[in-house]
Amino acid sequence: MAHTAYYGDEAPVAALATDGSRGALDIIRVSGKGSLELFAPCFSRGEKLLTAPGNVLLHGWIRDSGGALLDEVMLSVFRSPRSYTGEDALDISCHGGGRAARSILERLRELGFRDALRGEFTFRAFMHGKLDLTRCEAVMELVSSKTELSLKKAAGRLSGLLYTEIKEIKDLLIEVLTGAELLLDYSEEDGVAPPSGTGGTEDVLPGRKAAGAAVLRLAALAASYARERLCQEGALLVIAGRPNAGKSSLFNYLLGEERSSVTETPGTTRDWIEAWVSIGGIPVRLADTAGFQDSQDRIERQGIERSRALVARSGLTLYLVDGSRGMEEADREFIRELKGMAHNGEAVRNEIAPNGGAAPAVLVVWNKIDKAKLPDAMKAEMTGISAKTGEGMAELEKAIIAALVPESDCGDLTRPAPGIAAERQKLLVDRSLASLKEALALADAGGPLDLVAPLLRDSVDALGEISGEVSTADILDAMFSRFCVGK
Ligand SMILES: Nc1nc2c(ncn2[C@@H]2O[C@H](COP(=O)(O)OP(=O)(O)OP(=O)(O)O)[C@@H](O)[C@H]2O)c(=O)[nH]1
Ligand SMILES: [Mg+2]
Repeated sequence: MAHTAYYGDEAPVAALATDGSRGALDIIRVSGKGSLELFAPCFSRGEKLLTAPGNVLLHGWIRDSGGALLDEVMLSVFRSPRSYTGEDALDISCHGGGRAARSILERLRELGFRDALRGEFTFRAFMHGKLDLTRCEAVMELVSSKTELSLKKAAGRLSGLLYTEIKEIKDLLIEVLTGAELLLDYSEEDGVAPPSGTGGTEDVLPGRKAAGAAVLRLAALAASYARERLCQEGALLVIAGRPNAGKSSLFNYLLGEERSSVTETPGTTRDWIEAWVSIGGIPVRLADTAGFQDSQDRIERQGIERSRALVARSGLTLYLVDGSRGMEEADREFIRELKGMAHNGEAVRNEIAPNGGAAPAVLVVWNKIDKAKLPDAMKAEMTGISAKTGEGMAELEKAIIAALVPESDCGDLTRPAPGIAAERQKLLVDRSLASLKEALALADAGGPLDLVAPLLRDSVDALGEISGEVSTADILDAMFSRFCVGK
């Protein structure tokens, strides 16, 4: 069911907000006009609830329709407009494990509560002006954060970092637009062109400087997308190399546990395995693969083929050289092949790879420096590590981050800066920037204001869509249907 079918609907809804499986507590959320009155009959202290002010806790029991006790609960009582949704609402904390929660939900249905749609609570918060769309999106980001850095980025957007930036840029543009429209009115009334003074674009377009500043800030937002996406979605990092190079050892080291089998027998890893790790806060899907070699063994060959396929989808591949054997011709061939794969355009990009479709990079790493030093002549083209002792790992981590993060953003991943992480936001920032640039180019070339003004208006409108001041049913439906139930 589309959310927008419920535009203005404040009917009482209920949903389980926790996962309802294991855990000490479950929470059922209830919201809507008259929801406290509708709930009161099943609550042991119904009278107390009906007269309770907002923002209080009430302890009591929930009974089934026959009067039998279902569970002992704690109610967080909210009164409109001081709640997440802006409506009268309850958070019912009941015993965990799911059974109590399901029975309570069933009881709520009997009383007339409708099951909340995915994201309906947040949708209502938006409809009641409690959250703008960038904050709604941040809610979704926050619950799916993979690392502490992702979490902090999402929390920044939830606190309004992006909203404020958009608003400030929009205010700049509105000033320019208002000036342009005033001039237009003037010229229409008098039937003459507005005074052009001694030249200079400032006369043609009032606030031209402010508009220039807006261009820079919009461009910075557009550029932040690759970085912010990387922090939210992460990247696929594949460890490749010849048998026995130490791929599984490195995988285990980065993971911090002995997940992949390590032996001195070449060909130990037959098929790739993967795990999520955090590298400098970036969520990384790390894959250990079967060693590259010409093999007659059918099973081994299949494993090697799958390794290759994985490399083609990676954001970054670490090619491990077995330092105790040195860089051999076979290594050079495989590296050439991997790089070629990346550059011949055949690579199928993984949706979570960074840099929006650029070729997957290959980082060559010399392993086992505890046994064999990285020759000076090769220091320029590779980093040296020991997967056994951990030597060189800090440098490797730096090299990985540098390869994953767009150049201009290196080093300041953790600095709280306004950024965009949703594709919807990126498209609108691009539109706003394109219209603004077109408007300014036209104004600078002495173009007529009645052509400049609509472009400025479109630039402002695109920003309004980001926060949701301007929104359509389609946008809202597409967005909130991706939420989970209870959010
Ligand atoms: N001295 C030393 N030995 C290492 C290092 N890394 C791995 N080894 C050893 O090298 C051998 C192979 O390590 P693995 O991690 O299994 O290598 P692999 O690349 O996964 O090998 P396959 O799965 O067979 O392709 C093991 O005996 C490891 O203990 C290192 O940095 N220094
Ligand atoms: Mg292995």
